[in-house]
Amino acid sequence: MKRDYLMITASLSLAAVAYMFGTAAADELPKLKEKKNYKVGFSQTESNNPWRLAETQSVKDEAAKRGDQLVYTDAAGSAAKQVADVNSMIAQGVDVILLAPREEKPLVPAVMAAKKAGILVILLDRRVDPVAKPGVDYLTFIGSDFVDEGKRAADWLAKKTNGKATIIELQGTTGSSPANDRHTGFVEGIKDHPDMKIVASQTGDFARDKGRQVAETLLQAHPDATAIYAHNDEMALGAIAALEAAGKKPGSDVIVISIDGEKDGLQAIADGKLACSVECNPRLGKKAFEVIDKYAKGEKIPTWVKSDDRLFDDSNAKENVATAY
Ligand code: GZL
Repeated sequence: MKRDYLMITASLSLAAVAYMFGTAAADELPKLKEKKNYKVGFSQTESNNPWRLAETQSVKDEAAKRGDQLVYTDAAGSAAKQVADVNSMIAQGVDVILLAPREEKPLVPAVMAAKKAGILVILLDRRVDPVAKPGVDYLTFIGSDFVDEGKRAADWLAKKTNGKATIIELQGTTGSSPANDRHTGFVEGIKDHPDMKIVASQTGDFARDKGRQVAETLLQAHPDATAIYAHNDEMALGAIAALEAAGKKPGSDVIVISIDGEKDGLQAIADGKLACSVECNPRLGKKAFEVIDKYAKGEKIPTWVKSDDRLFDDSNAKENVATAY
């Protein structure tokens, strides 16, 4: 009897260890052997604006500087193609994948497939749905605090207008973490100002011309609008064109605020057409490769490598145009 009891206890504890080990293995990030050079995949979501181009250039420049092999793909704005792009990198046996996920949910399977294949993923610039965990399913997120960007934009507008604005919001790509979080942060920022109201909110897909078209439509529907909050400079510049086409003066009839801090955006601030732009630094390549090196050396990597972003307005935009992207 006693022997059987001991046998059962031993087998149960072995099962527990096996389960734990199995779970532990499922919860462990893929390892990355330290090498002189790596084969790095970079899955870019699209190349339709200066922000994207600057990000891609920073990754390509850093890979070239290190002599690393870069497998670069451009999903041309399609989440489905981006999943396929990541799967092709897995098939090519890259050492690590840098992923700028177009949207939060559709790219989760790609992250999980890479992990299952034992390939480390680092998220650049945008996040995926929190069902995938940093430090467990991918190594870390390198990028800005989009909620804070939205909040800072709201705070700036509240100060500028003494807490009184009828706002049209031009949202970024539907389902993307910057669009989700910049909306959340902005709503948070105006909640204590009862005279600041978002009267219309629609996606312009982070694109200048779509932003212009949407702004045109929403301005016709809301002629009382006194402010436009665009999730990026490209859409803000489109909105400025729409205002001018409607005979309105950006900066006095309607205040336009946005995010990114791209060159054309800073120039528009210097020209008095854009009021402010919260920086969202696209030059993430150097940080990405530093994280790869540190992880391969066994260093602990935080689950978020956060960018420090400035805010540009008429006090500092002009002096920063030359170095902007
Ligand atoms: C932010 C990035 C956003 C930029 C847009 O990290 O994902 O996408 O703000 C870009 O300009 O299209």
